[in-house]
Amino acid sequence: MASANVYPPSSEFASRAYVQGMDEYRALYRTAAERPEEFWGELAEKELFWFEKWSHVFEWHPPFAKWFVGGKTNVSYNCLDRHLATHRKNKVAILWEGEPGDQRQISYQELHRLVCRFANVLKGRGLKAGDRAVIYMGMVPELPVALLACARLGVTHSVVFGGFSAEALKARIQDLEAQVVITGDGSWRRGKEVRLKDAVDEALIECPSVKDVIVLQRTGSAIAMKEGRDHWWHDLDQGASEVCPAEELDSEHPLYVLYTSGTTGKPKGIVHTTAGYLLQVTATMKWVFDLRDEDTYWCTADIGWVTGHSYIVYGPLSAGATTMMYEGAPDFPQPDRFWRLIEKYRVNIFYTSPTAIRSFIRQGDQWPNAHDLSSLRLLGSVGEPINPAAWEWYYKVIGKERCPIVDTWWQTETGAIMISAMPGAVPLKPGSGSLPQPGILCDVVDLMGKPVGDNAEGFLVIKRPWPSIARTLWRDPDRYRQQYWERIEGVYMTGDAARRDEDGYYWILGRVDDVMNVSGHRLSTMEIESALVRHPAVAEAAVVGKPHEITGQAVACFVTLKKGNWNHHELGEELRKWVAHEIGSFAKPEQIRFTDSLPKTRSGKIMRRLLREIVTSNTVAGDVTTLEDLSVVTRLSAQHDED
Ligand code: 7RM
Repeated sequence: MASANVYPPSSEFASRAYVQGMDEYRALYRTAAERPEEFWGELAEKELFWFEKWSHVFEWHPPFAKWFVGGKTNVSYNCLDRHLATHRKNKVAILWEGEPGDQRQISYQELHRLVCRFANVLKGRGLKAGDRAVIYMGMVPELPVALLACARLGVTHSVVFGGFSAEALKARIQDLEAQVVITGDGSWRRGKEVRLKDAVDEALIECPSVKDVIVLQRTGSAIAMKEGRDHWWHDLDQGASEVCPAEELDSEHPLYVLYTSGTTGKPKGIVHTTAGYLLQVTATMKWVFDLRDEDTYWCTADIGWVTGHSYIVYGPLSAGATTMMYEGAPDFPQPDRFWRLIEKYRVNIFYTSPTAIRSFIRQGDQWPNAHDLSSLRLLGSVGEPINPAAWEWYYKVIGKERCPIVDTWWQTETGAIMISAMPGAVPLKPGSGSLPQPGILCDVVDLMGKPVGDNAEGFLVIKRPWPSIARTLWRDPDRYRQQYWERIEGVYMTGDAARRDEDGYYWILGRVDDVMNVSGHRLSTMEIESALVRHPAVAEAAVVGKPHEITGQAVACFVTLKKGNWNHHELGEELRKWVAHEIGSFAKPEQIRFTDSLPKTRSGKIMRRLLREIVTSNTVAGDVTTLEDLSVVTRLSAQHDED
């Protein structure tokens, strides 16, 4: 794992950086650790606009944290209004390109106008602070407009990634009891239309809470519009007022709920609030991305995931950046679309995932080499561990050995980046996330919470709450406590294994729970297992992650069937499609293996470790096969795998 190469910041980069050199990094880190109230309090005054100042910086009733208690602010105001009195008024806020090649450049002033109008549209539907809106859209500028309009009113939003199926969408709308769904007719992906409105219609059959659906016209294809419930965005927007003052919201007002996979079949509704979240995403734009006013910044994530919330919308706009958005697939119409976009818009900061990087490696250097990438000055990686070989390729072929790479470790629950180099300060080691950000007190411990020491593997934990930490799980504070704070007494348990080396650098080794990471998307084994057993042919299912060259992991399923005469080949195909229908196409299993029995412990728990070994070492070959001998393996391993 450890790599021999270490890359210190160049003096050219360091001399213009926001944080210059290790001494500055250490001073920031030390102040935040030793005097957190002073550190975060000063930062909050400097970085955010407040309608009313807080009475104290934080309050912790373990495991529940509050930040900037008593303060009043508004995320939309911070992302828009406060820039209008500055040189940023006519600066491009959102630089957008659609997959077909259409383009839009929206200034801060124009974005403010769009957001105020749409906020008035939402008001017109009776929405107010505390209500919930589910947003199911493609990557078009109206998606951030919808987020910011909700934030302006205090309507708690929940974005559901456009790749999720109607079933998954339904479960989220029901859990939130959302009053409104904001969607589009469709979205472009690889030249095909993703039919969003069809999925909404299917989901809403069983969602009585939803009174209104607002539909953006994007693809212009034929869709059904239900009288009284469905409204075109452009109709409601007609004549909407451009005046909409931002609500003065409490620091702890819930900004959004984002569902993420946990270790059960039911996704967790991660709740993020207002002031602390915004402060930390704003600060990390500077510490980690070293953002300058003249930069064109591009994060390639989808806004349906936390990376898009924090580092396409809220962090960049609060920091006054030009944030770029691209609607479609990286390989459409050709594998050089990303490099074309970087060249065309002279992108300076580029943030993507290891899965994307590995697929670029496979397509060949001729694609990036055909483009002028000299505008780039900083590269970023997120979502999964980046293997040193992919890191070196990214560094050489994309960054031309000039651009530092920030490998950013964080989670939906953490809201903002927790571990990453500050690029003008910290020497880089390929494959390591390097050092924690200010205020983040990490450690690697055993199950008793005892530090394991340098270079030993253990559980990655964070010992003190930070401003952007998830406050709770939607309507399930007990699960929040159990999941994150009770497994190891008194600390936040990340669910990742890690190692810290003698220089204090963190090396993330992957999940220790039943969460898989496919293309940087979080999936739970239980979620897929529950989907499989809903199929009439399936008796039992066990799902594990199988190492995959490009996507990091792929979904492998072991299935036992109910009595019947099944054609394994056809049923395997059908079950793969079934999972895509139940969850979304990104969750589609690579393999379905049929077996007579699943290996279990004497207390009946599926031995996923054993199944992981089988799919990893490939002792059982073939994609669709019968594993009669699995029961033998079970008996052999049961002795030393009991719970
Ligand atoms: C931002 C995001 C979180 C999980 C996390 C890790 C893995 C994320 C890195 C990483 C190694 C990284 N949120 N992970 N970033 N592993 N190096 N730089 O991805 O909630 O969807 O996933 O992703 O396992 O626990 S997430």
